[in-house]
Amino acid sequence: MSKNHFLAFDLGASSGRAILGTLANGKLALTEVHRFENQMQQINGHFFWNIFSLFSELKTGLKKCIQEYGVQPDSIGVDTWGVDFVHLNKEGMIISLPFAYRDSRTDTAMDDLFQLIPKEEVYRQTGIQFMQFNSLFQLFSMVKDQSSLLEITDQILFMPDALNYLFSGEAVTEYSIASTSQMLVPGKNQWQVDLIEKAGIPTSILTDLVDPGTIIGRIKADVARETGSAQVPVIAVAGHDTASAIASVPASDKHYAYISSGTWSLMGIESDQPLVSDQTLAMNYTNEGGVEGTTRFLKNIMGMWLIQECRRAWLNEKKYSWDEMVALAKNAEPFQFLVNPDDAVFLNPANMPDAIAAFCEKSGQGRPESHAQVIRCVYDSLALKYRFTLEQIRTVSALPIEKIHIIGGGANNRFLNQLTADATKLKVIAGPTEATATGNILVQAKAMGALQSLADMRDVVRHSFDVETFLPNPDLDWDGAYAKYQRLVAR
Ligand code: LRH
Repeated sequence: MSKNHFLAFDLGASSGRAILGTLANGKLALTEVHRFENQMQQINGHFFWNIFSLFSELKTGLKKCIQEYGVQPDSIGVDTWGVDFVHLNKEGMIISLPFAYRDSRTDTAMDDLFQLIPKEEVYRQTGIQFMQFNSLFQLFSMVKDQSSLLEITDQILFMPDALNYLFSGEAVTEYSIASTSQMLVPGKNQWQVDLIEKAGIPTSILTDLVDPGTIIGRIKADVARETGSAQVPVIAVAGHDTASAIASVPASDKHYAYISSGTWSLMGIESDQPLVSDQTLAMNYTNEGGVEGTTRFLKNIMGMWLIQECRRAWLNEKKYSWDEMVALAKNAEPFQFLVNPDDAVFLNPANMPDAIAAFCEKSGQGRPESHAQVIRCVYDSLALKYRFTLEQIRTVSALPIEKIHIIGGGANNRFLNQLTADATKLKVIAGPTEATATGNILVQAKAMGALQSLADMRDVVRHSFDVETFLPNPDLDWDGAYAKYQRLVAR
């Protein structure tokens, strides 16, 4: 029996993991070999990622895979969150810690850029949801501030590309992660040079683009020595975590929407071509690049971030488990308080529960006082936002949407899965929870010749992981709650 081993490094905004995937007879088994915390670092009033300690954790993951699990992987691959990037100088050294996307330096960057290039034109040329932290705006803010860091930058590399570079010495840019930058032609693995030049961003700092699944090099000799690893291939997987996750939706037809649920909730459909129109601009939807030329037409929704940040804010009072938070919400009155989870006030508030309470108060709902009320408010609001998003997608796509696949760590939240089914009146299929690492591993498997296509990859997912189905149970007045939600977001 032939067995293949692939090591996925999956970095999220709050934790990172090294996950070993063993593929045998069309079935994939996962083993978590290393897990570590990740957190933005606040330094001199700005937020950064510690790329050096992240790389060190990845090397620990590789070392553990070999020493503790006795497995030399056939290849490795890295995926991370979108948009952030490192700067290399002309000697190829990483200079400065990369800024984290929640940093406030881009607070006015969108409006500033639109004075130079109309918003409609930026959207037509990129098809990407406007978010102030997109790499385009991060870079433009540096141009505008005449950043000395930008002056000495020879190349930029997005986070997964930067980690691939540290492993292999090869500096390339992978399509799916580059598509989050808002600097590519919609649906194409091609820099939108005209736009980038107009924004005053030097195109010389951009590296060559490669497709997901490209073997970009091998683990360098010094890293191999340090970790005990062989000099195995380093694969540019779908470096954007969402792209990796969506590659492992266990669907056999196309009649579904997905929610990739983690710090963010990414809700949308897979499309053969980008959907870029006045309407998708007005709704502010994104068209990110995926595996095998697919497009992820979706909405970035501020998902579990609100819950994670409430938990963090309450740490001094009580260290809640996720299950305890769900239990509190279950016993709270539904729909009493609602928020628009995507309101800018929730991007990086000093205190999330206060920000939620202030939103409720300002919108005439009174103030949630108990933790239970705050948590219930977030879950109800997310479920209603999913319904809102579903209805928007249906206005621009003829694709019949008959079910919702929820994948990623958030799919463990059975309460929210049920609320989602109830609010949308659709069947919800939850799992796999390790969707991102799975997609990362399966793209490696394809690159190494063990699988042939995206359809093959999804077959493996279906044969390897259990899913749970939630049917709509419209006991509560979801239509009434939805009407209240619509009034809130129309404000
Ligand atoms: C989710 C994600 C998402 C966003 C954000 C910055 O982890 O990749 O797609 O773009 O991070």
